[in-house]
Amino acid sequence: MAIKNEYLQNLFDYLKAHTEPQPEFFQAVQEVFETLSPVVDRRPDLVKAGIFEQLVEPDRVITFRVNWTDDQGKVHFNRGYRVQFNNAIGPYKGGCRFHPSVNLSILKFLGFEQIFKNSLTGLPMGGGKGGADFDPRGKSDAEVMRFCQSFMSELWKYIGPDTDVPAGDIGVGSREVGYMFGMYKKLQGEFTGTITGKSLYSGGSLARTEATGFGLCYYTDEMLKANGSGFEGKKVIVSGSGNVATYANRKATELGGKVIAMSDSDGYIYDPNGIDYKVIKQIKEVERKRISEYVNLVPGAEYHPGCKGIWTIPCDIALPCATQNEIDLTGAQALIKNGVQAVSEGANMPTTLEATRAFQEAGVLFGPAKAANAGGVATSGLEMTQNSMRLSWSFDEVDEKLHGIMKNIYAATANTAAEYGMAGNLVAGANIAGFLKVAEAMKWQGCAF
Ligand code: NDP
Ligand code: 2IT
Repeated sequence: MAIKNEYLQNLFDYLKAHTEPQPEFFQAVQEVFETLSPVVDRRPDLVKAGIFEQLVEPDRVITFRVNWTDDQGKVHFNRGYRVQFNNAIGPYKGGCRFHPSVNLSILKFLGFEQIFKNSLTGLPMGGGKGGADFDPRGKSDAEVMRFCQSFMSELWKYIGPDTDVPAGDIGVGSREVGYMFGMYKKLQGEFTGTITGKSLYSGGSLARTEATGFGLCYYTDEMLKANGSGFEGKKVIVSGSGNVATYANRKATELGGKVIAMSDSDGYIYDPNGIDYKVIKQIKEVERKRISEYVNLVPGAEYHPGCKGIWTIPCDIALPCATQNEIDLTGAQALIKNGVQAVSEGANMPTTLEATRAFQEAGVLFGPAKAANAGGVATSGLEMTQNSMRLSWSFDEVDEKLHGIMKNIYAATANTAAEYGMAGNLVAGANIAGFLKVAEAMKWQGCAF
């Protein structure tokens, strides 16, 4: 697919010409623009109101220096960011990523996608994203704590329960959220639910830890069922071995699938007997070791260095849950050749534009990230609700609400795709359905000052 609409193509060209090179951000915008042509044709009022132009420019980008001291007393510096992209339907909402690869392009792509994803959840949340080029890997708990405190000593001025509500993402789990929340509370002098993914002892929600992976499988199950299939008896590959991957494994297994391969940034494991998520959780989350450890614990499993080879293993369902652009055209072609039936994105933008096209042309069911991984932020929204109401729902209550939200998102994406003449194209359905709600809000609020 290309950007078929002249107006959107011109806007995309202008954006690229007037922005320093930001390849991930441009990729995310291109994917959305490729699917919005029919909306432009039907809604000249949105063009007149300048909605598309406003949507690709963040409300503001905050960058700041983060200094911290290691255990030997040496001072280090990192760059911190918060991209507040759009708050038309609610406070800015989105995670923070700590990874050495973090830069403005990556955070703008993530913040941009978050606008549409949050809209799809049906909850009142705008889009934002933040993070730092800090690598928590190999750091002591005390070093991570000092980094998080320093990061928050700057960020706290810009966030709040009705302003901007950060959460976790790659490299930011319960430990980092805890340190950031503690510092925020100290500086603000208030106990509010300004960060989500909190511990259960500090206003966190049951099922938030599981939510992205569970939600991914709920969405994928809806997609499979609508096409006369399901997880039962299927071979599943889950890339990554962090928060999303671990609980995608658990739910895929509970729904009757067998997860035969998982990975980290060094390599992948293959276990024909099925990978127990508890072993992965122990290695990666509790011991903070490499996934290669798995073969020392489970007989009959194999470890292969390098992460891209995981897509050459024959499977029925592929759930990429590690990072952006982890399935390129070569990976997609290998999966298609081996008869993959469904690909559903747990990570954000894990599939390149060329690979996505290849899946769609081959008739592979394709669940786009903005819809398929929305369960995490949806449950963050439920955490915000519980914080505001000052009560806590049970695990089952939250899980049931999450399941309902994912079913609604599947229906919205499938129905919208059909309504706009692209039946089965859930990428288009997610982009259009997510866009329309935000665009209506922006138009209604008035945008020209
Ligand atoms: P974690 O930090 O818990 O886990 C990330 C996993 O991906 C690890 O296995 C990590 O390997 C691997 N990984 C990270 N970067 C790379 C890389 N450059 N190349 C190869 N592998 C890599 O993060 P999450 O599980 O939270 O996030 C995974 C994906 O899901 C991200 O795309 C995130 O944006 C997305 N997401 C997360 C949500 C959440 O609620 N947490 C919600 C929606 C989407 P290693 O251990 O070697 O670093
Ligand atoms: O990409 C995402 O949706 C997240 N990392 C979760 C964001 C959140 O606010 O829970």
